Amino acid sequence: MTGFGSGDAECSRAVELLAGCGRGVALTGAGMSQESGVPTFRDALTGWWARYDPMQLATPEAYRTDPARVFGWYVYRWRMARQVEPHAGHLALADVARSFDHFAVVTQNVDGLHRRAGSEDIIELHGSLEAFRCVGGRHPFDPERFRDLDLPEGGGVEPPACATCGSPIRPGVVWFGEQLPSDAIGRAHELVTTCDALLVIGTSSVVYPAAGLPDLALTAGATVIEINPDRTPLSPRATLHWPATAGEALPQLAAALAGTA
Ligand code: BV8
Repeated sequence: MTGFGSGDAECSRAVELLAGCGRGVALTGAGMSQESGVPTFRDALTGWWARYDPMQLATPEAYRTDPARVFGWYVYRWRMARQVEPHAGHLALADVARSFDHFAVVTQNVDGLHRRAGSEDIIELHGSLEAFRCVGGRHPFDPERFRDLDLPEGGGVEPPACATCGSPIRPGVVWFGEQLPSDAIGRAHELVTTCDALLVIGTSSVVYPAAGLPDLALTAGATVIEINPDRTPLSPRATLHWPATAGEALPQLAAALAGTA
């Protein structure tokens, strides 16, 4: 263990709370990817939305109004996600999972970093930057042609036409005002209402229906441990709030659970 104030007390408490827990779930948000260099949404100055109004970019209306600007933002983010690496926190979460009989990652993130870090059972509530598709028939589109495009942040890219049906291509993410995939939110509900412990990592807990999942877990009697350097609307209700980043807390937790701390 390292010096006082480095989360030792929270880590010990988390290990106590997780003792005997067989079914675990992690609910992750943009803060989980922050230490990989992916901007979060709300962090002032660095968050995406400090520079853009989310309602100008992450909605069907925005795509209808200015398809090139919206499509360009997602191509930019797709490229960024490919250029960054999972950090120690992503890798440690895959290790934490091995301390449970069953463990699933329910993520709001669209960057694919959990899968690249070795997590196996992953539910992408809000889709994926890899899953471009057409508007008309949801025919898949491979964005590879954009890999080397010189694209400044905020640069516009006209959405191509689907090779199958001719309708415009859009990102395969869930925008505000769009329903989440029913299988994803249905499985997330099932997981959080039957788990023994839910780790809520790197989310501001303000976007629904994802933000409602921890309360479902609490109502069902699960232990809820929130890992976030800041407090959120969930913090007062969480069993434990661990004020640390994902890259600080998760390696510490993984080592403690493996008995190697
Ligand atoms: C729905 C994919 C039914 C796209 C995203 C009015 C009209 C329409 C809808 C609504 C409305 N009013 C309310 C709603 C519902 C709306 C909603 O919740 N709005 C909020 C703003 C109030 N939800 C929806 O629209 C959802 N659909 O409800 O359908 C419906 C249909 C029509 C009408 C009504 C209802 C769809 C929501 C999904 C939207 N898509 N992403 C894309 O990525 O571009 S949301 C996107 O924002 C993320 O996926 C994520 O979910 C959210 C951002 O939240 P976080 O991930 O938590 O990130 P954030 O930056 O906020 O926080 C980071 C946290 O990490 C912070 O706490 C920070 O302290 C911490 N942190 C920072 N660094 C670290 C760290 N933690 C750990 N380690 C670190 N290093």
